Amino acid sequence: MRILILGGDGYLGWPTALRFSARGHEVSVVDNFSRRRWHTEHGTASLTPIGELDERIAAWREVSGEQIRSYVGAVEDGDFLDEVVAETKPEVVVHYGQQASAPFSMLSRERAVETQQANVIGNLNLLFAMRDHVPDAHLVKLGTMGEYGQPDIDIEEGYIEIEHKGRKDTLPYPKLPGSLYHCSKVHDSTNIHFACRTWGLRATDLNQGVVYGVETEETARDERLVTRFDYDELFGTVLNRFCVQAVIGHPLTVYGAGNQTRGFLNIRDTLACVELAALNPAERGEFRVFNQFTEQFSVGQLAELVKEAGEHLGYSVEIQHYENPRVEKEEHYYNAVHTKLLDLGLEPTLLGEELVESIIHAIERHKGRVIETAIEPKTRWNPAKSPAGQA
Ligand code: USQ
Repeated sequence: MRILILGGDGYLGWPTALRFSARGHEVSVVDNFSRRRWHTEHGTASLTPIGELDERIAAWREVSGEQIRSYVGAVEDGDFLDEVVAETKPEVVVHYGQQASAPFSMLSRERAVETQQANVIGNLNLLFAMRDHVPDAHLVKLGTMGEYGQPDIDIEEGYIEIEHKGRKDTLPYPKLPGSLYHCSKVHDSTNIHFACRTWGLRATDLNQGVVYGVETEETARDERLVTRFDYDELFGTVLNRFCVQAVIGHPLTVYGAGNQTRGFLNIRDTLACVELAALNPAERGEFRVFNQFTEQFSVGQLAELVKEAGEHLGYSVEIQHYENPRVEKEEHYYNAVHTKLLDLGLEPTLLGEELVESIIHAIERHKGRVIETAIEPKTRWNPAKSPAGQA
């Protein structure tokens, strides 16, 4: 298949490009290196030393004999994206090309606007480009479990059957996003659903949980193929952060009580899910939603797991509860359905001590690159509240 990957220089985009290329698909990637730029602006960087995109592509050609085409530009630039779609004529578009950090979107008005501009406008540009050049192509869009928030009922996969005043309908599941980043993904889902209903596009929204892990089958083939790994307070996700903290002797930064529960998955499973979605396309006019995670954990459970694994490897690991910089529920019901990807054949990689130890070992190799000042949480959801959470 001809596959276009937006955000092909990122944590998930790069390994996804390698996966499809390794399987013999014709892969093109788009990126404007915004993640690299945001890190430079904040004095942070990937733990893993990643080469420039063209160097990584050259390394992949050397290792695999396969060619990946690259286009440098922003998805917010509608003319640029239109030309890329017209030229590459993809059968599948995998859209990761977004600002993916909740804290980044809460930093300031400028960062919130930048997030929603990149995400909502970029996605809208893509929908028009697909309508005009490849109306039969399948959009595989990275959404987020955070679109649903933490309602006090079970979370369904995208839609819920509602009975209201004696009548019934199946409607999009209600959304309660927890940051302006998560809001942008809700807006995207609404726009994609509209495009499917109105123009007959086909799309799968992958409502993904929190990803962890360093390595995939393809990135492990050569050290020049490594993907980025963030651990800073803006771009690092919680389990990856805890593993880095354990290695450098920083207390594990549990926000608040630590009973916040989320869905999690290994980076290898992200690739498996995206591949399953691509190989089993939605119908024309269908807006399909998959909840993409494999297990649920509370933040406190993850901290305990990292402490155990770290201590097994000889580290002394302390768990520290920080005043929660976010506005989020710390005690809540959480039960999210996630059967559609399993029905398509997903075989989950389950989290356990051994897996955490393997992540810790991968981190140890680059321990000297950790920027310690990037770890402490600084970004508050509501700066009007004192750090102690008092109004
Ligand atoms: N947390 C801590 N300590 C930390 C970092 C985070 O206790 O040092 C807590 C947060 O308060 C939150 C939970 O861990 O309750 C998850 O935070 P996170 O930063 O790992 O993940 P989140 O902000 O939810 O965003 C990440 C990705 C985002 C994706 C989302 C999936 O950055 O792109 O959409 O996970 S989900 O969480 O299901 O919405």
